[in-house]
Amino acid sequence: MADVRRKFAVVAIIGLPNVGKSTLLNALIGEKLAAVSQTPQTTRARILGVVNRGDVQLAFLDTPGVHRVRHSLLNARMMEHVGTAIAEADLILCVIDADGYYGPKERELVERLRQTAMPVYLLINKIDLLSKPRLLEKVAAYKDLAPFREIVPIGAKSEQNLEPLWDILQRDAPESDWRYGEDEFTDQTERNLVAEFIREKIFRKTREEVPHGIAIMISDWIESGDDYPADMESGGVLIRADVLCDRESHRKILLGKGGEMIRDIRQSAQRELKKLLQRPVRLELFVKADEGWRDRPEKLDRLRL
Ligand SMILES: Nc1nc2c(ncn2[C@@H]2O[C@H](COP(=O)(O)OP(=O)(O)OP(=O)(O)O)[C@@H](O)[C@H]2O)c(=O)[nH]1
Ligand SMILES: [Mg+2]
Repeated sequence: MADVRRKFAVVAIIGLPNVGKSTLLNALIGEKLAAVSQTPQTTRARILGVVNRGDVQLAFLDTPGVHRVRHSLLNARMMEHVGTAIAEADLILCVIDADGYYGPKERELVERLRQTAMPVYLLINKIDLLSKPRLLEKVAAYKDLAPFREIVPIGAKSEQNLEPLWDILQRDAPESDWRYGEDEFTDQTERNLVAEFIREKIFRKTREEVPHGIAIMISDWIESGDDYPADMESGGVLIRADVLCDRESHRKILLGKGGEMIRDIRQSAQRELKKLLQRPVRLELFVKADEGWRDRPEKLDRLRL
């Protein structure tokens, strides 16, 4: 029999690129699930993170930053992920950058969210970048702009003021059965996370057009057998991944002088993967130029984009 006192909500995290949506997801989940970088359009798909708090289960959806689709089929697919998340949501968190201003893009997004009939909460993120008086001014100004259900200033990076947000979400989640099992916390596979973390390292170390043309394909995942490296302790994993990039010139940038850049990327990714998988990891990366992959549907399907 359904336990009516239980509550469940799909909570979509929506916003323009780079406002801190993925940082917020990671902070709410208490684990690193989503890649975070200073480069806009880091997130490319929808990432689920589930949290149970008392009788309430919240299924957060991190989404790609909303932008106009001009570039590629990849961009179009990214915006489809935003659309599905909004359509599925019971509650919508609209994240903005405290240090930014309320321009036409923000206005357009807020208008779109208001048409959903679901409650929209405005989260003013990165409060650490603003003085208290300026922040209060901002909150007051946003109150007049649109009828948000609540306005909550937060600092996702240093986990500031998340308790009031939890209280609001627990209060407003509809009474319903839980959708996920007690210890189900994401839809990301281990391989998916590995690919995302490698991509994150590249996003953090490259600039301009290069990161946007990167994709990671895991080609080998070897835990035992003849192909397992003889010089590696047992219980580990050898991971081989292709780093796709959009141009031959990007490939050269990624390799760097004497292979310095890719070595650096490999080392920092390998360090993080050891923490993620909690066992020895050897990572091998192969940089390959594959011009126009972002416009090929079958490639995007294989990358689960
Ligand atoms: N100062 C400050 N920086 C933050 C805060 N939250 C996130 N950031 C930084 O903002 C940048 C973007 O963070 P992300 O979480 O990747 O932003 P996003 O909204 O997911 O970006 P896209 O996936 O590209 O749409 C990173 O450099 C974060 O470290 C915060 O509370 N304060
Ligand atoms: Mg993101």
